[in-house]
Amino acid sequence: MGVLNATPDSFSDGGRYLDPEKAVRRALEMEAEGADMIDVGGESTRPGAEPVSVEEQIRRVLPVIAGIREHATLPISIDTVNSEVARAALEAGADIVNDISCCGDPQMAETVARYGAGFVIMHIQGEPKTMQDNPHYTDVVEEVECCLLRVARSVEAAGVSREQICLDPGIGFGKLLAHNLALIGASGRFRASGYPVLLGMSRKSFIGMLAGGKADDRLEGSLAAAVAGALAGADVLRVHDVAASRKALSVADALRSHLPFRV
Ligand code: HH2
Repeated sequence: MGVLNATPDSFSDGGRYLDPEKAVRRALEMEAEGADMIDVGGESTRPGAEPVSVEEQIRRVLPVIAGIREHATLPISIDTVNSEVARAALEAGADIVNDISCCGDPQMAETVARYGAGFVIMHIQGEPKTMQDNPHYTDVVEEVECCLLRVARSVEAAGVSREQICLDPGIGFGKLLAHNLALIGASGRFRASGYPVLLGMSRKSFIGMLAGGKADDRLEGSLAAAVAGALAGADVLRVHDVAASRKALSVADALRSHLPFRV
């Protein structure tokens, strides 16, 4: 999954794809580099970020989604916590809703169900503005799994079919370094629940903590995390550096069946 943020302030690509033409070009470039889907967002969710109005998100993402759809058939996901933004994006040609609020909008499940869209349910503790202030868990893997499965069951009850759901433990969303590492390692356990698993680790601060570097200088660490996540059982990797990730994952995939452990 290639990341495309039509925002002025995303932690890594903020401000680079505010012009819809540039954003569409980047989406097509990521498709050529091997992305299987593109995740378009109009609101940064980095730690400390303020919410962006529904109108402004729609203004940012709609021309991008429509432009990608005009030139490509690959699945597009809309990265939003608002059902109104999701609905506008699905009308414009998006296929998947990527919701980092763990389905906080009471209308979201119904909207996803009505359009038969895919649904990424991501775990978060707190909200972006304050989530890194004091994340706390007794057993992070157990608690995240429990929460994701509870929400998955409730969105199924609202009409979303099981096959449309993907779970994401929410790396960096109300998590300390040790929490992130435990959750990445538990990808196989989450997958065993019967849902595919998505991990978003690309250029995040836990990589900076382990390997140094600012967001744009975390490629090697991001590739290591993508490979480790894939081998641990993740099905979808949300990445900024599509070409490099594709290459790294090809090697990991070839090695998978030869490794002394299986997930
Ligand atoms: N991470 C970000 C945004 N959306 N969605 C899912 N499902 N999982 C993630 O880990 C995830 C996500 C944050 O990254 P980015 O979009 O690059 O930055 P920003 O939130 O600043 O726009």
